[in-house]
Amino acid sequence: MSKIRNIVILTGAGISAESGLATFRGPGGLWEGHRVEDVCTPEALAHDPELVHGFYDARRAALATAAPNAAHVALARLDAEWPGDLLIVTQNVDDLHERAGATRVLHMHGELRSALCALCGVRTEWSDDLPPGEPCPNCDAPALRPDIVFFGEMPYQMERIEQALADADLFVSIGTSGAVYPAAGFVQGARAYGADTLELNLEASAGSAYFAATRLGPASKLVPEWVDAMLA
Ligand code: BJW
Repeated sequence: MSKIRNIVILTGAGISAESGLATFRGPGGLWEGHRVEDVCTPEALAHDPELVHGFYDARRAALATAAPNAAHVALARLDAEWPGDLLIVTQNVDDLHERAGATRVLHMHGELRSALCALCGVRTEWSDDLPPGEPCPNCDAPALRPDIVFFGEMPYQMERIEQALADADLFVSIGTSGAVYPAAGFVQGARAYGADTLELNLEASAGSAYFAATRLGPASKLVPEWVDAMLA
């Protein structure tokens, strides 16, 4: 533990589950009511914008009533107190890490509270419903879409993530199923660069075998315990 200076933390939907936000896969998952190919591809956005925008409007509304849980709070404390490099790479599009106080956060799959102009590429903060055809405040084109990385699109800031993984002494994955790439491959990348690896998850994931250690349980318990140990 004392040799660890640089940490990369990957978070997934499981860290926000105890804040009342549904995960994607498994019982009660978001995609039980919506097939992924209906809502989460550029093709779906082009063919049925009402469905796709409506899906993200509902998620944005759910986020308004959610609050950070003990796991987000613990990571924010680690972010504030850890003297070395630290990067929270989240696949989540909620803002619960930031609302807990974390600052070193990168949203690789986009953000619910952001709208992206498909024409000029400018982002606009967005907290209400986003109907299809909404004009972009920057270029006025009726081309605003949810600022979300769909299947087949390149996740954001991959170069920065790759660099952080290369520099990491420790890679920790929290509450993600390991079903979606490239995030699912980060553990192997971090290992190849020489980092220690730890998984914190409710149950074993598709990637568990790649981690040096896995702890199973709810994030609201495991994450504060792990942070306490790191800062002791
Ligand atoms: C708890 C808990 C508690 C519960 N405490 N834990 C074939 C092979 C390999 C790759 C591909 C392939 N075919 C296509 C690909 C690539 C594709 C991909 O990975 N597909 C897979 C389906 C195989 N990936 C992409 O297309 C990505 N882009 C890309 O690869 O670009 C490169 C490229 C692009 C173009 C050309 C060439 C190259 C983009 C992926 C975009 C993902 N987008 C989504 C939706 C957007 C955001 C949103 O709507 O919120 O991101 S999909 C969805 O899955 C979302 C999530 O961020 C992501 C991961 O899900 P997550 O977070 O792991 O959630 P769950 O529900 O799966 O798991 C929850 C976990 O929590 C579970 O493990 C529980 O146990 C746990 N848990 N409660 C602790 N209380």
